[in-house]
Amino acid sequence: MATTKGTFIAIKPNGIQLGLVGEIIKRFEQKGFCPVGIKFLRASEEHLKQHYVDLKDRPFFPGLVKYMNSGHVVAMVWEGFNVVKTGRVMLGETNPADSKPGTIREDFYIQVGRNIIHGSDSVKSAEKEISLWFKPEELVDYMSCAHDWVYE
Ligand code: D4T
Repeated sequence: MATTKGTFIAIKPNGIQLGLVGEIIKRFEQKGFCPVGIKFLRASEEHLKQHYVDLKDRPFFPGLVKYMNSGHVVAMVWEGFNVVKTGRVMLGETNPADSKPGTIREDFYIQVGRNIIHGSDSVKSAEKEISLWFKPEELVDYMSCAHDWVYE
């Protein structure tokens, strides 16, 4: 099957409050990616500190953890060909002001500290993030019936 491993995508608390869950899932589905895990949860501060451990010395770290812990998130794993890289392109740049039209961050928000969605930035971080957010039994293994219409 012409796929790479999955990517971890999280809709942040303000993405949920702004009613963007359906729109974001729709974009990944329409691109041809498959959801293999989706859950709705409020992540603890400890969990978020682990997720963002590489940023722990940055001045915005405490505010970032507080923002991510301010409400629920939709945690997802999506699979498909080049899903990590393409997922990042679909999200847009870290700073929405630098994002291209048509990307999620450009279309729906304007400030870096409220950028509505997270996506793994490499295959290595995707593996790390998926195992931090999901137990193996929470992920399904299936092939979409549209597979042959998406892949050559
Ligand atoms: P995430 O991890 O949320 O997908 O964002 P990115 O991968 O695009 O960017 P990042 O890890 O560098 O930043 C993580 C998170 O921190 C917020 N942030 C970032 C912030 O509040 N102020 C800043 O100056 C930067 C650089 C936004 C995303």
